[in-house]
Amino acid sequence: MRKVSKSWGVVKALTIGLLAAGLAGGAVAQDSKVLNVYNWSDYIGPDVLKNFEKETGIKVRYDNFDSNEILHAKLVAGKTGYDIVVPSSNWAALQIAGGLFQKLDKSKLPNLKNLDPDIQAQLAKVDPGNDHLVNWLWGYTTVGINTDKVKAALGSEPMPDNVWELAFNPKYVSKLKSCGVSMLDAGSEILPAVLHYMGKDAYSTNQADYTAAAAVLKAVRPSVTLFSSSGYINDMVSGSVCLAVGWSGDISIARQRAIDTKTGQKIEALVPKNGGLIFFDSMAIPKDAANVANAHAFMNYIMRPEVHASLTNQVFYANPNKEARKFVVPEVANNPAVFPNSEQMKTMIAPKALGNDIRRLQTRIFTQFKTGR
Ligand code: SPD
Repeated sequence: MRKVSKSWGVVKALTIGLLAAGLAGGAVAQDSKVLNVYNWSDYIGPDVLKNFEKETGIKVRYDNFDSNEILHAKLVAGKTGYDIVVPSSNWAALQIAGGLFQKLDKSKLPNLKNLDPDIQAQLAKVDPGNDHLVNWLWGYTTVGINTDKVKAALGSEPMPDNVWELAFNPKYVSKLKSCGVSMLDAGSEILPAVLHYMGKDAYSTNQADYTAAAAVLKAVRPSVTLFSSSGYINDMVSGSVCLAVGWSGDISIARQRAIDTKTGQKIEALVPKNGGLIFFDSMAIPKDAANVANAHAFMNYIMRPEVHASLTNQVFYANPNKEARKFVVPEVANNPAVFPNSEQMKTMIAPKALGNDIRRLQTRIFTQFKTGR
């Protein structure tokens, strides 16, 4: 047996020590068999991660958030520990400008060829050259209702032509309070929605518009029974919320869950005549991600037509994959709440990035709204 000299033992110990010190000092181990993903809640089916892990041997740690505000704060603070995050494109615009993401290595993403050029063009507006973002799914902010309960609560009052009135006109929403009214729990969601209802630019940069929006919100505050960006799904399923300002797919999840669990609640995601607020939630790799090769493998896996289609089939959001359409089940593919038709698409409001000043204003007004001040 070869004898290990004392000096070799010292060198080895020093090397291990230095490596450990390097890691503790912020350097990152490269691509162990793990991938840390931070995504919106209720945005994936159970099979997708399992199949990816089985095929690649990469273990996925998967955490959830339910607002862009939460994700943004983590990214700005840095050292998130995540390899993939999924901001909406208008927030990603700020994060790209701030240098918080790394450029994609497109040679590792051959499935980019499957993506719809129209969606890529939308994303290129905030991510020139599509260098940082790959769309996960897209949808729109809208109004969801429990049809029977809303009809009963409105009584002789007919449904308004503009369904945003249900949420923001006291004449309607005060009647719906009795069956439960929920609003998304974020200023960046509710301010654009109320401005759009008021006929203003949803992403206005005009102070006066926000002052006017605050007054509209104040008038409906007594009728709002819940602020929620994820729990409202089950509240709709159980029947304790009859009107939600929420996200298209989440409302459709509630609809399907109510059918599957036979709660008897008839839930519908409405497509407003004057449009919903579109979002493109998109994957990106944080600057300091440790497992970059695994992140690319995951992105490429998601862009397989069958995988993107299975996301849509399970969470009722549209995918950006032109090759996936044939794998989307007909009742989802033909559901305009999931894939609005071309006329409806023309009415939809595209997302816009807002600077810090307006985002702060949104948060201030929203906090006043929530606390009833
Ligand atoms: N349950 C998934 C919800 C995803 C919503 N993302 C919306 C961002 C809108 N600005």
